[in-house]
Amino acid sequence: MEWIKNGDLSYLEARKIGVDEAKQNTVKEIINEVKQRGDQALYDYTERFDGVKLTHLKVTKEQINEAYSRVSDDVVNVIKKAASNIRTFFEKQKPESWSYTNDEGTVLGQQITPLDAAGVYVPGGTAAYPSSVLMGAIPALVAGVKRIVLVSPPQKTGMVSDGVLVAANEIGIDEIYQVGGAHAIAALAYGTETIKPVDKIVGPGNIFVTLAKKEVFGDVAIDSLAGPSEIVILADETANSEWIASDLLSQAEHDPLAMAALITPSKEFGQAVEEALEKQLSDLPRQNIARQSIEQFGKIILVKDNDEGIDVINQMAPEHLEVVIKDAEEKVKQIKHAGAIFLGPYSPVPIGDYFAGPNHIIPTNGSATYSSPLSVESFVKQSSIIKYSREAILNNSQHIATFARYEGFEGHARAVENRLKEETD
Ligand code: HSO
Ligand code: ZN
Repeated sequence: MEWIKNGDLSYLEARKIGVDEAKQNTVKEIINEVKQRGDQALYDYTERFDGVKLTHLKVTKEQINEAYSRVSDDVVNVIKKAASNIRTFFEKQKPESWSYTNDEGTVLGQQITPLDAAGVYVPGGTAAYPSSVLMGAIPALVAGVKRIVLVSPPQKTGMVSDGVLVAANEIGIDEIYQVGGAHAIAALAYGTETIKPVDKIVGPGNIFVTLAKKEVFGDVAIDSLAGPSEIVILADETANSEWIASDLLSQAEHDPLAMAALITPSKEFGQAVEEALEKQLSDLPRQNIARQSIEQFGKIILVKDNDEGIDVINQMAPEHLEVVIKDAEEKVKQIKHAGAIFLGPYSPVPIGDYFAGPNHIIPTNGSATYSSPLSVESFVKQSSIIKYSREAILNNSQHIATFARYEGFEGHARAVENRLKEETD
């Protein structure tokens, strides 16, 4: 791991999506093909990119049963338990409609309506993510979204990952299409013969998926442009170096572009973590990926004290943050920018990845400075409600007309004043 002593965080720039015209053009072409050729484009791209010749797009009941036959009861049970924890957490987030009436009898309020249809992208690739099915879809279910569509690429076996199908089935989602990549995003955005379009597309994916989401944004809503996982840990000498090392590796093993950083005021502690991490890496099954991540973006940032550490955190705005220092709960109030904050020695990030309840779809690449984890709010809209009483319009029409005329909108002013005429005629 590289040591940083001067607080220089410029290395993070290299992780951003950036502009890659070749990839962008590929994605544009794929989207156009799907717009023009619909289902047939999906079949063709699936053969080309996933090496699978599909006979149908929608996952059948038989395929789901087949998936169950290959997934152990233990895994089904943990999916059920995780789903229940996640649902409990999101139930707390549910926004309610509200209104108030003032002295003039004016009613003002906010009516909450779920989206009609949401699409959840679940990545395939080097790992299968049934946990992302739960994280993407449960907040939508809690929000009351009627149609939730899942898309995920078929694996080499020719089928969507068993765990993904089981997780979807456990939470009652049965509209699943075995397509992934930029073409799946295009299908969700614009529709094909088989796949009806949705209003919002959520969930992480590879660079082509992310660029496709960026491309279709505006025609359809998206959650965010997710980048590879990030973990930043603020830990001092009170923490266990072995545990901290394994927590760093837990996210480094996701992707060669994942980012793992330790911020510490203690040089000795940093050295202990560095040593432990080297040892643990040597027998990690995904060490090839984790090593690339650690070599590029694994850093130990030495700070004067924990307060300076928090300043660095606020500059980084990490996706996941662990705070393993003496007064973790007190200090957390100073943290402004972090997607998910894990406190104390017994809260490694994987509990949040799988089980605790809060979402693991969290802003990356510094976007925690202005955005939040995927939530129930991500799947609802607010409509404002405005009802003026007779008294209210009588009392306020002159103010409104004055404002309208100042902006040069005589028609606006008259619309208000006409109400007065009726009253006085
Ligand atoms: N750490 C990932 C989520 C995940 N981990 C899914 C394992 N499975 C989000 O950054
Ligand atoms: Zn993870």
